Amino acid sequence: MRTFFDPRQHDHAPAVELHNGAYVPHAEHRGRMENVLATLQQIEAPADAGIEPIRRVHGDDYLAFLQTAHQRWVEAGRIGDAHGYAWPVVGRRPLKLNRIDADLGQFSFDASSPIAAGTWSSSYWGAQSAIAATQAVLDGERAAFALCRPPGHHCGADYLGGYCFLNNAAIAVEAAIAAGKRRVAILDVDYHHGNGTQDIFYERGDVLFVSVHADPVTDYPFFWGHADERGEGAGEGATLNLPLPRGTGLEAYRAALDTGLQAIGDFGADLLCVSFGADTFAGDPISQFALQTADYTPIARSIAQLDLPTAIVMEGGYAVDALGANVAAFLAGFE
Ligand code: SP5
Ligand code: ZN
Repeated sequence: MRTFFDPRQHDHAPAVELHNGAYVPHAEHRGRMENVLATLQQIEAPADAGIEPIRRVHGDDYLAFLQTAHQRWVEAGRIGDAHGYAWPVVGRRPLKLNRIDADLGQFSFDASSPIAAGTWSSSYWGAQSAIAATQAVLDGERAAFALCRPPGHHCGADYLGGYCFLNNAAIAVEAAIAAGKRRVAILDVDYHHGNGTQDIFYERGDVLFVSVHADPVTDYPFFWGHADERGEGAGEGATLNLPLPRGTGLEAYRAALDTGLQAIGDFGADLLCVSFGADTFAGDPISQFALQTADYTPIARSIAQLDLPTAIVMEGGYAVDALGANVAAFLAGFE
């Protein structure tokens, strides 16, 4: 399968993240990609499609913030990487605050997604990988893979979080729509609910968002991904959340997946974007499902049976030593 990755995606290198009250090594690190790159063959660098495809999803104020936040943090005399600590819970009035701490709160929803010197570069090139994989599919590939890092599905149009800064899946979907696709489905199979992707398309009837994930009653991101979130307005019924309990293994996973695949089939999509996280793996250090490496092939085969042109974007997966094998097992289901 054609696979896209740009070496500049390694630039993002926050040292630590806030976890359970202490700073611990940042789980979303470049070693993840190194393990995958060592397993896959024939990686292509993406073309540079520029900022316009990213602007179809993200606001200019947010993009300007992302590009300058770390520099502003340094100029404010801070040490370490930039993350927020105060948030406008009640509502986010469009205040133009010129203080880095306030802007970090304005444009994020958690404190565990630091912005480092290379964050913009990596996010930009990760998005370009997603665009390139989508273009490959639009050009006739049955499926293509974007090895996105950082991941994307937690960030919204104007906020970061969950290790995510640019929403690669949403950027891929909008690129497909700009190229003439009319109905696009997103299947999010990361362990965590893709709250940012859901938010971006929540009121859209032309984009179906289906997510199989750990029940947010017990797991991050807590506030989104509950089964009663079904979309609004023109998007009512075009969001389908299938939360599963901790400990879920292949059999129960596939039952939920089949429900999601049925919905995608009924929707009549002309392109599919898969947000693939390998943090559903039994050995994942921050997640609690029980899938084995070999399980990813039949899961992907079921998805492939939709027989839709499919752009796959990488999301999470933190069991680094097994990540390449898990990704390869998933991609094998499309061969
Ligand atoms: C894309 C994705 O999978 N994001 C997941 C974000 C989860 N963040 C909250 C969990 C924090 C766990 N921190 C563990 C650090 C271990 N070094
Ligand atoms: Zn995840």
